Amino acid sequence: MTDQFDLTDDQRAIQEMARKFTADRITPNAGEWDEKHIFPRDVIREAAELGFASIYVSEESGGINLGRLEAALIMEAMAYGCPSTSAFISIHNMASWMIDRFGSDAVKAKYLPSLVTMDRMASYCLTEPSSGSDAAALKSKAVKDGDHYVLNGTKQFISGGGENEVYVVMVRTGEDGPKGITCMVVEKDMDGVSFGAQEKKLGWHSQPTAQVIFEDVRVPVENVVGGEGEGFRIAMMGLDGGRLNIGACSLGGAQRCLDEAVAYTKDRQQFGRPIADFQNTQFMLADMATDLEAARALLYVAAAKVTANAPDKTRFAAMAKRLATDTGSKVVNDALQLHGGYGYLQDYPIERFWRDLRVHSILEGTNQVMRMIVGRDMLRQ
Ligand code: FAD
Ligand code: 2MC
Repeated sequence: MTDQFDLTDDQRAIQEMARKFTADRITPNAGEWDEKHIFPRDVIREAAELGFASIYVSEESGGINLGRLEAALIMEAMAYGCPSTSAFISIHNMASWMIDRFGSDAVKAKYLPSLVTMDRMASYCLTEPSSGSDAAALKSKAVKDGDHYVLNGTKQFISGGGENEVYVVMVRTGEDGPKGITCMVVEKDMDGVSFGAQEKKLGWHSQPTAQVIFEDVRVPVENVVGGEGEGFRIAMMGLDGGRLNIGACSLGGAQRCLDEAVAYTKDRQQFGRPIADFQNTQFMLADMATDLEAARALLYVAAAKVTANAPDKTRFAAMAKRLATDTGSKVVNDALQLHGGYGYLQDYPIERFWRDLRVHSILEGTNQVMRMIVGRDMLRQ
């Protein structure tokens, strides 16, 4: 009976591999990446050598073809060191999966060999300046001209913008609304592609964020992923997995801060004894651990549902993303409180996690949008 609620030996092995990579290559460097805004391309490429750039890309395309629970375990483990870097790798996985799952043989052959090794890195471009939550209102427009589309428009807040070589872009090729949207691959070096200035952010300092601007970009028709008009559905299916991973990044970051808080409260003395001796401290730690385990359990269930393509997978992914990201931020905030004034200083890692996790309640669909997805689905039945 308990087997059903536990990880398999293979899942534990992949989790262990990700934890070791994090301890060796991410955790010792993450503070400096944050402080100096360093984008750690080399370490990210090393993650690709372990298969972490193509976790749910098929083996035929060079991926490691694992499930969404395995992906969540990897993201959670890497976020224990750096949520921002882990989330960057998640977005690359989402974009690569969309190409593998829906692309033609030609588009797969053109991009996936370099994406699985991360010789090229991929961005996911849905948001625009005037359409965030209302993603289906996007305006970037591609008009067919012979064997090319001519693309014009601006994408906002693009993770990897300006640095990545490959952009998986949702654009309008037809009517207003979701059915007029098509997904296509655009390359950094195509004529007419340019980038806004790097955004100055509260967190996520180890990865770039910028506008991506298209001016009369000629995109070969073969770069379309899926059919014309299928882009919105493909984008949403990508996000079912992306949202799990963002939730997992919050779990990993929060677990790190909880572990730091346990160690700190045992060490820090006030009123002649360790602050861990106070019942308030113990109750706070107990609630943090309980809430985190509950959010983790839901996220793992949701991940299994996305792997199995269960009919309620989207609802579960939205519930899990909302709970894991809100819980993660609360746990980190409580860990900061338990560190007192020292938690507010960069001498300890807590404030970095506090800043990095804050955006997880906003991106890949705000937590209000997550509630909208769940509520609508409940009322449809
Ligand atoms: P809005 O949609 O304007 O929302 C503003 C507020 O209104 C929010 O609180 C929202 O919840 C609320 N709201 C809106 N509609 C409703 C409603 N119907 N009911 C209740 N409340 C509502 N996008 C990409 O495509 N690719 C990326 O790589 C990417 N990376 C990002 C990286 C960072 C650091 C950030 C900050 C954002 C990134 N985004 C990316 C964009 C992100 O997905 C959007 O910011 C997010 O979806 C919200 O859109 P918005 O910012 O336009 O907010
Ligand atoms: N899987 C498959 N199909 C889906 C789907 C899913 N998860 N979600 C929606 N669809 C289909 C849906 O079935 C419908 O098709 P049909 O008319 O054939 O039934 C179509 O798509 C349109 O769906 P809706 O009617 O639900 O569309 P609506 O416009 O009402 O809103 C909403 C959908 C609000 C859920 C969507 O716009 C949304 O998710 N908004 C948030 C945007 C977002 O998450 N942005 C993240 C950007 S990426 C990022 O932040 C990164 C850091 C990378």
